[in-house]
Amino acid sequence: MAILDILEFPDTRLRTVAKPVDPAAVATPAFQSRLDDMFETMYEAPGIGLAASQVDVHERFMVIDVSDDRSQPLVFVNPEILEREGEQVYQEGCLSVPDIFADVTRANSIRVRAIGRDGEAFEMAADGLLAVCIQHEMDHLAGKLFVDYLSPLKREMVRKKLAKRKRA
Ligand code: GNR
Ligand code: NI
Repeated sequence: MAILDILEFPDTRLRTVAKPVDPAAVATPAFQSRLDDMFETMYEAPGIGLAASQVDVHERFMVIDVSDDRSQPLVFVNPEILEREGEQVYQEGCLSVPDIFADVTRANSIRVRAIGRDGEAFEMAADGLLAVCIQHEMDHLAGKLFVDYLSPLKREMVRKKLAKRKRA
């Protein structure tokens, strides 16, 4: 297993649109070990989700665990949102935008289809934090970050704050 480096805003590699994963590749040892590395990196950070884009792998998959005791690992390969309903506002953070938090409005409940760790397709309903996290991770796969929902002025403030912190 390995802890992977997480790209940070405004790194332009975070803007890459991820390509679909070949479903037949999911069961391979190489892909499974990549999932292990993603979980290890996410738990160590610590975070509740990690998209492949954040570790400079531009393929459509992500790992999530929103449970308090870190006991419910979820894998989403080639995720698709089938239905979205309602709205919720959640104060989001991102491992690629460290120590910045801002309110983002997203769908309150969603229905998702994806391929799981076993290579089999599944569907699930999600609401609350899990729904937020799935939408946040899917944004990463599309090259999008939560700071994109902020005004240009606020996003510029975030960029300056991170640049200043890097210099310090
Ligand atoms: O760890 C994370 N916490 C979080 C909190 C609110 C909304 C979204 C997230 S996802 C984030 C990990 C991360 O950056 N995933 O891409
Ligand atoms: Ni993120």
